[in-house]
Amino acid sequence: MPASSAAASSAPASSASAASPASPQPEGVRSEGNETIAYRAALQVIAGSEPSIAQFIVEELAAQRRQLKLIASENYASPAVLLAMGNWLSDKYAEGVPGRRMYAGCEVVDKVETLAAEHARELFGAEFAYVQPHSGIDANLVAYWAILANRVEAPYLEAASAGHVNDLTDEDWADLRRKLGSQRMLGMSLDAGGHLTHGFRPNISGKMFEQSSYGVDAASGLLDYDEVARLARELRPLILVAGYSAYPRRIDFARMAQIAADVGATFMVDMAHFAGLVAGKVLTGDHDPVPHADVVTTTTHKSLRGPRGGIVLATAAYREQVERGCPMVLGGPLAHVMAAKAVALAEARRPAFGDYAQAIVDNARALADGLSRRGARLLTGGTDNHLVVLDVAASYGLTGRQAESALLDAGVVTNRNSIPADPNGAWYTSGIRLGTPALTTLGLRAAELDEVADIIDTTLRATTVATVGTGPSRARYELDGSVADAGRRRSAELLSRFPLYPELQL
Ligand code: DSN
Repeated sequence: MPASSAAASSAPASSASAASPASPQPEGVRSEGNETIAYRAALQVIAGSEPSIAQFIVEELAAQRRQLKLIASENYASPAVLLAMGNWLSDKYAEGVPGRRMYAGCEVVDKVETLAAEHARELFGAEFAYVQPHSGIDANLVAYWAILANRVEAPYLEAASAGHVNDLTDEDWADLRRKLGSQRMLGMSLDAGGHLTHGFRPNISGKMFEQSSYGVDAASGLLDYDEVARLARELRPLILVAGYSAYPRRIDFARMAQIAADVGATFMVDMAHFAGLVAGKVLTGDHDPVPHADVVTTTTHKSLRGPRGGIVLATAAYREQVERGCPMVLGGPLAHVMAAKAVALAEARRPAFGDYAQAIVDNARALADGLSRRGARLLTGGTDNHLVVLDVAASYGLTGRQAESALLDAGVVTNRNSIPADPNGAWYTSGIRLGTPALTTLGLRAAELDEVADIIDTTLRATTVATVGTGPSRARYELDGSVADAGRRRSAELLSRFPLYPELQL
């Protein structure tokens, strides 16, 4: 596991349930260097079939060890999580749910899925957890179709005295399909920090729903709940979606739930970005979506620090429809990834994960303060979650694309992001999104985040817009090589003090 983990917060190596103390490892099973032994052996086996892939795996570790990772949606999972994915659980088909599968021989997969779901339910205090989604998009699709099945299909079948869609006449089936395809959804707009899967045209959610968006207040950059309520009353959506991928503040989910209830909407929250803060009990009360929403979706690989994948949490009222996620919209569950989810969720149930989650937020605030003190403009003026959105157009006269590239030259990996009413559009953008889950896993704390703020600010101040033809480019930039070199040296110095997977010597 990452050094920090060992030092401060970290992801324990054992996968034992948090409900009971971790059982001691059998003699000789766990010793220093186990991770190195495991990966060296695995790489040799892989190289026996395709040496290039073994090489690429090693290269990726080296690349990740060279960069300060500030991508808000990424993290470093523990070796226990990663190793749980590399095995024969992958070979099993298990469509259906535990105890009710479409294939024989799923007894072990049933145990894996049941344990992962139990950890998820206990960790988040949810009535029901579905751990099969392969990604965040999949989790949201399962949620949308479960809500449509619950709110549109089930009443239709009941009115038609039909027990199953196959019992409907062709005419009624066509009518039901039209109804399923003409429902309204209200979610946060993409440029305000929402997500593509919350009803935007390039994503299937935008094609399924008649979608409308709420944004943020133009002056403060904050969610305007009165405006959300006004839009909900005007549009009367079937689903109100809350959640974000680039909004640096907490959401009052109690208030959003009331807005949904007032118009008869199902309240769905996509907590993919901040699930780790919910798990670590940093977001509680009105800021915890689980007690307030009908359906909550998440990914498992962001602040939650697990394998790539998704989860749907739901109230008992939606359980039956959520459980039909596979084969309704999902292919066969990835049993090896469900196993890794169980390991990560067990890690997240330990008290140390709460310290980690709090450190993520403290670090984001230190980063925001460091940037603000140096004169940068941040959306909403700061942060109270895990991310910061830096307006690089207002702060440095750059596009997000130029800033992202210049920072990479300095050893800092970020991603460009739209800001509300972005004059540079969604490709070039005017913002950079910075998140602290990964650096917090490495063990960096406030003093180091201030150093990171200085590397970012120094690099971007030295970056200028290149001219192409007669006008300014939105992609090309100029950055003196000595400034980039200095940034890379400073980034490397931090990474040498807080190395990624220090226990791995490949
Ligand atoms: N790609 C993720 C992010 O970066 O926020 C969301 O899907």
